[in-house]
Amino acid sequence: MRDGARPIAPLDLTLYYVTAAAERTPRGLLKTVEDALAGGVTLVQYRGAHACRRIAFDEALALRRFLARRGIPLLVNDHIDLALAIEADGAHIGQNDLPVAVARKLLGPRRHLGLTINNTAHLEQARAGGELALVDYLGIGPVFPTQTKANPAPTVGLNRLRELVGKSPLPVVAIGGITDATAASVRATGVSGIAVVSAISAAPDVTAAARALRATPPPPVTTG
Ligand code: TZP
Repeated sequence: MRDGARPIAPLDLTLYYVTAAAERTPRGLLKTVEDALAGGVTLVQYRGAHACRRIAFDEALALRRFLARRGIPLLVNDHIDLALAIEADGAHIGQNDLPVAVARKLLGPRRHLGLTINNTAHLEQARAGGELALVDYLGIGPVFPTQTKANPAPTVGLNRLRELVGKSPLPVVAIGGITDATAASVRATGVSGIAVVSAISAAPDVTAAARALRATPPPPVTTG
């Protein structure tokens, strides 16, 4: 554990809902999150980089209060200042964000920090640079093509995801194009959890969608 300090609350990566922009969340942010929790979402990330800073603050704070009452952790995407401003449980950063060591320094030892990697080179760089000791989990993706992220990295696919999970000393959450139809095959790679945006944000029945994503067990191993 970092510096002998205890994190705020442990993270359960099983079903990680990453919020979408308002125009991609037809039922509204809090209603969508409420329905998603009813379906078994275990962790939420506020991803509001599109919004003006004040809107992002107001939205994220409302979400923070809503989730705190329900005991569900909230992480903030990219923006460490926003994570600190709303007293979130932590942040999630990618390859183009602040360096991990800087993000960790700003966040302090107690808050959670997740890092997205897209390939083996990123994993080995993070290992060599001591960054893996500073983060709590790795996000890997996009596993499949996604419409949600502008200019996504090349897709990872299930085979490389399995390889990366095998090499990672940290829990892995997979993201990118995951639906209830593919969730079981993703979970079968050994990830600790799956993260989705549109499979929940755009679902006609958010609770049913979350329940289906949550329930997907790995497919049975067939022999002979
Ligand atoms: N990082 C990699 S893919 C992605 C992010 C934030 C977007 C995932 O969205 P969706 O709708 O679940 O494909």
